[in-house]
Amino acid sequence: MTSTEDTIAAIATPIGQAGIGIIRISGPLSLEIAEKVFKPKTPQSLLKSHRLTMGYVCDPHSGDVIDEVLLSFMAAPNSYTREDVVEINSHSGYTLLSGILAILMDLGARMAKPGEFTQRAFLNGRIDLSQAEAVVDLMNARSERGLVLAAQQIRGSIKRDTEALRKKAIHILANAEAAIDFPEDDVEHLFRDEGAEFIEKNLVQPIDNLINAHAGRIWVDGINTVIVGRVNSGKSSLLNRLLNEPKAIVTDIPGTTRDVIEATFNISGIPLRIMDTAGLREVKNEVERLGIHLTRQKTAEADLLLIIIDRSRPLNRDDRDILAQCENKKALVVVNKIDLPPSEGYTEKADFLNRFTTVEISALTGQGIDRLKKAIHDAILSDDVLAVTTSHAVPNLRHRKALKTARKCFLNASIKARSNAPMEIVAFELISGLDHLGEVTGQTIDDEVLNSIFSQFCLGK
Ligand SMILES: Nc1nc2c(ncn2[C@@H]2O[C@H](COP(=O)(O)OP(=O)(O)OP(=O)(O)O)[C@@H](O)[C@H]2O)c(=O)[nH]1
Ligand SMILES: [Mg+2]
Repeated sequence: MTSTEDTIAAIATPIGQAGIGIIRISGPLSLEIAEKVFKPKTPQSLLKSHRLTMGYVCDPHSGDVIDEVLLSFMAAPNSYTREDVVEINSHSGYTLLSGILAILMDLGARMAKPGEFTQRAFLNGRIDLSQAEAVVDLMNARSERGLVLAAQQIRGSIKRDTEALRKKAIHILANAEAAIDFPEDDVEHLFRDEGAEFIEKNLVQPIDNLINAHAGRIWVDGINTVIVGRVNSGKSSLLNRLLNEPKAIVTDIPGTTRDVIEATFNISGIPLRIMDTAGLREVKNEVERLGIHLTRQKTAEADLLLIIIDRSRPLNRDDRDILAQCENKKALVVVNKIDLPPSEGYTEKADFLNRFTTVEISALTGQGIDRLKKAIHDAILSDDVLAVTTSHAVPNLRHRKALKTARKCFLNASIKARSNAPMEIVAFELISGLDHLGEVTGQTIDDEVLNSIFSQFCLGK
């Protein structure tokens, strides 16, 4: 785990030309370093906490002015990290910003790692882990609703729900332990049924609700939508048509697309991450084989599949293989090239029409595209997603995993309580459940997991 004894610094704004650039410093030396590089415009103005001061960044050795800046000092604990924080708003430009950063390093700061400022906010107890993760969600949110959910999580939506569950679990654990400590009283007898009922009603069920609310993550992460189909069926043409721009190469040569081409767009505010893939067929060519391998991988991970069938050609084995692979997945069949006459006997052979929701389009002319968008919209919102989108706390994958394990422990505890198993076992299950709840907020978590979470952040955050 990172030590918070030292002082860290980083450029907090994206590198490149911009109006301003911000350098952030956090740690015990922040103020001392700031005073060495910064000369206020009015000499009598001391650096006051939570005030902006105008002045100059100067080379501490030569005294040369490097830039005119605004500097803010936020004294601990009322800062992002709960440490002394200084932010220098300078003009932007990589050479200028890295020059100032180099001086800060000379004066005793060290380069911050990605996410280290937020990691300190977590380690110093200002935010829990779910709030720290929401910072990344806020930056990456793919829809307005995703932004709202991330903002709620930063304000503690997941934290509050998890804390409430922990309190209930601690309460029931105390009862179980009383039953262990005072076997002569009737505590144990009482606990068996009442305790089990309490666990089911106050722990297992609310955790179930929380796990189901995970579906609302589509607003933050976007729907993983993968276009699959045999070669030349019009996958790339469809991607381009949906995006209204020529993103993928389209040719009449089978096997044109080899890599996965990804883009993001919205259908009525629902964010879709859409991927065009290599057409599936038997191949000997190594590059195409790798492309097809990637397609299968993406198909397995997809939230929604768009299976393209070229109606102008007879169905072949590749089409049937793809349809079979998608049988138990959320998928729409997109019948393409309806501007051309259908292949002979197409309708009789198209038995998939009964098994999948089907939309007819022409990626070439644009016919049917609006119907397809409507069908995608309905497919996404057909299940529980709509029901849970009113939920405030929307767990991410990591939270869901921890919640599922916690649920299992609590369910075991209630089963064991009812089945007259020793109370020690009941208590053990409750303690394990509590530990897993603690993973959500970061109270009980490996350093390795922590580091991997914070490494997803950008520098300066
Ligand atoms: N007439 C007609 N031609 C189409 C339509 N959609 C695609 N095509 C043509 O079909 C050929 C293949 O289109 P692509 O979009 O490259 O097909 P693909 O599925 O991406 O092909 P691969 O990447 O090789 O697997 C091109 O010549 C397109 O112009 C359509 O709706 N109607
Ligand atoms: Mg293609």
